[in-house]
Amino acid sequence: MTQTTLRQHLHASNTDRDLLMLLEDIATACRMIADRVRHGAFAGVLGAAETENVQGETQKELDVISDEIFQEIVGGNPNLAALVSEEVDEVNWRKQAPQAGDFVVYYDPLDGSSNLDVNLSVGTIFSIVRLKEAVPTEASAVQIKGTEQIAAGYAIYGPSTGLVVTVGQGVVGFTHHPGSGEFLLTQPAMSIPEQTQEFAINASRYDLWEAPVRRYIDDCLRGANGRRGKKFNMRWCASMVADVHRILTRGGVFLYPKDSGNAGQGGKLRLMYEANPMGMLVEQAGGAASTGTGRIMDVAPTGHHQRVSVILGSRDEVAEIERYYTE
Ligand code: P6P
Repeated sequence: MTQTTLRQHLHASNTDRDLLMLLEDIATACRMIADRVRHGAFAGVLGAAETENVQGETQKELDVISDEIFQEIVGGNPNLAALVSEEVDEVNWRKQAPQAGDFVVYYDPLDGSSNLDVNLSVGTIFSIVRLKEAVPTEASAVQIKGTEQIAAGYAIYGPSTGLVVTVGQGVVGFTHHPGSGEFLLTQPAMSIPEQTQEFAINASRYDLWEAPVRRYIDDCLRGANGRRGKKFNMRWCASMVADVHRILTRGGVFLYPKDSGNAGQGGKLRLMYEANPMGMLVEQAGGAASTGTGRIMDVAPTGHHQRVSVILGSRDEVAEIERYYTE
């Protein structure tokens, strides 16, 4: 059986050469992050870094290390105008005079890092846009809508290290092969079933949810005797990468809606480097990604760390949830 590497697949898909090189740099950074994550316990880096990120969250040592790796490896790409990191307040401009054709990469270097101490899956999420014109090195220049993404993906550091990517031609999954060090093609066409009986939500926030979300979950929990007429299962990994990977693999719906606990911030998850890339992946796999009242990728950014409600996954189930918002 022939094995296909990331480079061979992207080349066979006629991926733009500069984008192919950038995706290879991102894959290299993810392999290095995977290595640090897997050896974290022996390197004394599992504890907190005693620093806070721009979100006000205590950083894990590995959050900081992962961001540094990404900056060092991807930051060296010759066609990169800027890096926007969950861990860093300011935009990291790599060029003093960004030109049309240069890339901007938005990323969460280690998503779900609260799972590290308990050895559960974490990941790296990335989103890529290509500048259509020269821009000033000002933060407003990277407030680019999700519909402008040309590629998105994530690495998942679980029982195996996976890389899931879209360049706008569907969603493809690779698995890291320790012997060769390569990401080899293992899921050529990831597709989300239109219907599901499985939802993912942090149910401890029940009392904070808006009425449409509470009514939707109540109906799911009523099962076959309720309005939905079928039984639902629940999963919650506290790692968006893990929950989305499950949904891309077998279907489901993921909800992190704005609630009375996070309404002041606009929600919990970040638009530019969580919701938008996952939204592109889910749509490319036949699913839907909504704020509850509109398409995530249509949200016009007002800041590169802004937050947004996230409801994504099986297309028919997302549409059902949107109906709860309109009722
Ligand atoms: P909670 C991880 O911190 C994250 O950003 C996502 O990966 C995950 O889905 C969510 O937050 C978990 O949030 O409220 O369950 O801790």
